Amino acid sequence: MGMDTSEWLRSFEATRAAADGWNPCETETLEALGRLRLDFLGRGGRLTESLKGLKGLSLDDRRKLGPRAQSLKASLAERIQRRKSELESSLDLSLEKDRVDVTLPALPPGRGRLHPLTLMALEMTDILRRMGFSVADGPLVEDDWHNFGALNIPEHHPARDMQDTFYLKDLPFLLRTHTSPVQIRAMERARPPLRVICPGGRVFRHDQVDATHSAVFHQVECLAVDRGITFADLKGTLDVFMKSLLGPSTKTRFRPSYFQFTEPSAEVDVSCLLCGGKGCPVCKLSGWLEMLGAGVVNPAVFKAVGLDPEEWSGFAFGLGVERLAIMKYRIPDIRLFYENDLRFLRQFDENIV
Ligand code: 2NL
Repeated sequence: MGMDTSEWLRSFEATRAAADGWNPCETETLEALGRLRLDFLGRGGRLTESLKGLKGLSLDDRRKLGPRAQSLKASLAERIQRRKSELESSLDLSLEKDRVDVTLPALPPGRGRLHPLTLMALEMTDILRRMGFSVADGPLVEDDWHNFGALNIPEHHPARDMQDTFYLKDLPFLLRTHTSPVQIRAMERARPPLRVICPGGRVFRHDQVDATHSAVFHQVECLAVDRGITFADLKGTLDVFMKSLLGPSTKTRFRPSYFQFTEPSAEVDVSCLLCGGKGCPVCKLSGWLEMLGAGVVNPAVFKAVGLDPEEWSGFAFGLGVERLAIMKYRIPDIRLFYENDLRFLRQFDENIV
């Protein structure tokens, strides 16, 4: 072993400087600490090699320098061990902090519920089904004939205006402005007698959106065609319908009105849901709320679908689902229906808590 004392001392002092220069706080993982331990104390490590090198020195030098090397080894080993305990205990702490109690009962899954407009439409559909109407559906994209022409709405009627109706670009189609084309298609499909309801389909109007108007809303529409149907059948049907929907004390009132597709036509009011007819701010002291439009099917509509108006007669009515829900639940702004704010939606479906 040909190392002389001064050479050994130079290498040992460098190792000691490195060991003393180690700041345990800067070693932040157990893996880094393990590497550091190997670097000094492992096989071939710097301090291990110094201790081995002692063997080549004189007995005097060994007696003098051996204890210095041993004490550096002992103090370094101790510092490494202390840091190791520290790192292990902080690991314990973080394991403790992040502990998951797998025996806790699970949170109940959030349950969906029906939208107030869906509830309203289902309620109306249910009543009319029990009165003998069957459900019909049709396309949202319609042609001019089914949305306007067959309903006796003339070519230059303002309802057909670009201001009021969404037309498809470069195509002879539009977004239906009411659910009446569903009833037209039902008459084209099946021979009378006929009782159909279009249960709350979407309709589209080129309207400015505000608290009471939306460009997309929902309509329920009803049509009965048979021999000998009169205005009295319409009155009786609507009276029963409204009493079932709004309560047995509900009264109905028919005011003369005008639609192209019915003659005679009426607007139907119901006694105020809030005050029952005495007069209050909701009904603006009149005791009545305007609820729907109705009438006896215009003979021109029967002709348009190839039915003989001498043989067949019928009644129809239509109402906005939003309008009914707004009045029933006293909702201040139609836009609440479309924003899907859970604080709003959670208030309706009573079957789900
Ligand atoms: C309203 C008015 C109404 C109709 C819809 C109808 C359908 C056919 C023939 C005749 Cl196929 N009429 N539907 C009749 C009167 C009124 O709706 O204000 N709805 C919101």
